[in-house]
Amino acid sequence: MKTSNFPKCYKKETKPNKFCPGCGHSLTLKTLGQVIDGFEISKKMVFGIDIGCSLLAWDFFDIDTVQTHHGRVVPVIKGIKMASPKTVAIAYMGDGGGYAIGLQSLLHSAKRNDPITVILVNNTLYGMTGGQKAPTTMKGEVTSSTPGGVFTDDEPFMGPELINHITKGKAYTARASVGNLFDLKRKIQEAIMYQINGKGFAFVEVLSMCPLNWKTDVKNTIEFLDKMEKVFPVGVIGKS
Ligand SMILES: Cc1ncc(C[n+]2csc(CCOP(=O)(O)OP(=O)(O)O)c2C)c(N)n1
Ligand code: SF4
Repeated sequence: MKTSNFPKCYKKETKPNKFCPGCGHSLTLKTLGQVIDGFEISKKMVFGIDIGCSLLAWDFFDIDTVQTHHGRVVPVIKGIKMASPKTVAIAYMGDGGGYAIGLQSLLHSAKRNDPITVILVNNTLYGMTGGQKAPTTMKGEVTSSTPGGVFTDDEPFMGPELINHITKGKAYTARASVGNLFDLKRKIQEAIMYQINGKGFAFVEVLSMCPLNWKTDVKNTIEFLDKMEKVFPVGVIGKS
């Protein structure tokens, strides 16, 4: 497939897009690719991808890429940064990877103020494995493992807010949405600049769509994303 209209850092020839139609990963990755082009860092960076649908990005970019066990992309990308401090090190993962199995790694990296950039895609469930409940699942939301909806006191996990709290505002923490790609681009730019300027840990949560597991058509997908934006406020939560 010819990719001439895509970011320059995309592979020139690639296999067909592996994401489901309407998936927010594609929009997030295209936006990230535009930022990488703008900063001209494709030859100076390493891209780390987790397990989950983020791994479908393994042959998107003409960039050195490493794929890790579920939830372990943050320590792997931190290790690469330690071994090669001039490398721009970017970790990309889902909310299940970051806020469930990999939470410990994520929080300790933030607490240490590791100079890496983490982009986490929040689609409120475990996409790749069939739409099970994740830490971000909203109250009342039906998932494949909560068919009656979540009606307990289990509040959806607020990742950037927690990271901002434990880093005492030192880290760059923000939430954006694929519903506003200009804003998403600006926040990814700021997060990567944080690393380039040696300021430390930077984290962007991206509110994203999973129509396959939400079982939504186009209209309902947009409505679901609107609802997410009410539960998870978009904005810069902390920076120094
Ligand atoms: C150690 C380990 N536990 C469980 C799994 C099974 N597994 C693969 S993908 C996945 C869920 C991914 O969900 P998320 O991280 O939210 O990413 P998404 O697919 O939604 O983008 C799970 C549980 C695994 N691969 N490795
Ligand atoms: S399962 Fe969901 S997150 Fe995974 S590619 Fe399909 S729409 Fe995207």
